[in-house]
Amino acid sequence: MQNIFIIYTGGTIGMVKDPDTGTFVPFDFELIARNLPDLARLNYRLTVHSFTPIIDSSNMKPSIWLEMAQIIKDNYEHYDGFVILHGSDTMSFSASILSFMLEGLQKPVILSGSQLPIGEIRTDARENMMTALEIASAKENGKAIIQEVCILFDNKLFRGNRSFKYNSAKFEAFRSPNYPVLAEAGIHINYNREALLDNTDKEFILHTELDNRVGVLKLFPGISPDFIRAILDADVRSIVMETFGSGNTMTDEWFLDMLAAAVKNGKNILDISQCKVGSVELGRYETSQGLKAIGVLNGYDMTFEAAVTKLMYLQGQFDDQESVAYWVEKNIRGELTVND
Ligand code: ASN
Repeated sequence: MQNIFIIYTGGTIGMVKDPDTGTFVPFDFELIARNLPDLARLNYRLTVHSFTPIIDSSNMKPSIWLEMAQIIKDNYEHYDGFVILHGSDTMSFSASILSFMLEGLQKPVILSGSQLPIGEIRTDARENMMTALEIASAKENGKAIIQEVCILFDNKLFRGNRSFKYNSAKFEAFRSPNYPVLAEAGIHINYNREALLDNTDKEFILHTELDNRVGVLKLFPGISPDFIRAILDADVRSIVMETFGSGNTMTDEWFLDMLAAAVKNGKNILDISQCKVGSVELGRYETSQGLKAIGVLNGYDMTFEAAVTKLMYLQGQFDDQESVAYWVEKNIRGELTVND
């Protein structure tokens, strides 16, 4: 019999409508268990840890990530897999940071939730949760098939740090256009073996140091120098710069000078694209050529969620600018594809 650990953090899956205000509010795990009598029929031993309070995932924060990661570490030896029930709004951030915190993971950590609460007739919660449990328990030759942090939603399994929430209205809430889907659930669950991480020979290590001094600069035509300066002067160690197309920016001297000064003053600037598909290619156009020369870092095809959380993780690991700069451009948990 498989032992599966369920961590319930909240999200729409377990929400009910407040009769006074008509808004959705998180409710306890009992609601899920009551609406899912099939849980008792499963051939797994389930252990449930419910967070207090349970939250809408828009209230997610690093202290809760630490708690989740610690629970996984504390129960790692005794369970075959972990399912984290989580709101979809920030699920990709949590999946990304957990992928960095849980190095050398050899067991599945599957985040899932739903777009409609479990008590609604047309809910997607039942299927999502049942499929997440099945994937969390799937083994072959005594080894877990999934050895990484994933998101299961609408019959698709995504690498967590490659995914993002792209639709707030459809059951198909997530996508990972820069990396293949890891598995698809139909009559059978078909795993995309070549796309999976194999951590069999690695050591499992929990990293608990996070430094959230990360900022974001999203470019747009007409952005004012004052605004850019305010961001670059903020008390952060790194800035994720969301650029155009394949990593392009304005070439105005004042702009490049500001970036160069920030890098010289100890800040890392990471170039990721506003496009959801494709990769940053510094030097492909004249409009990105100067960036490399002043020390702007290449974010390749990382999602925004992976970029922000990777920097928090790396800044927790290293006090110096150079080490963070070095590792952020490397593929450490399958989060980016280096194309040069
Ligand atoms: N607001 C909800 C949450 O992220 C959305 C959901 O779970 N579908 O907690």
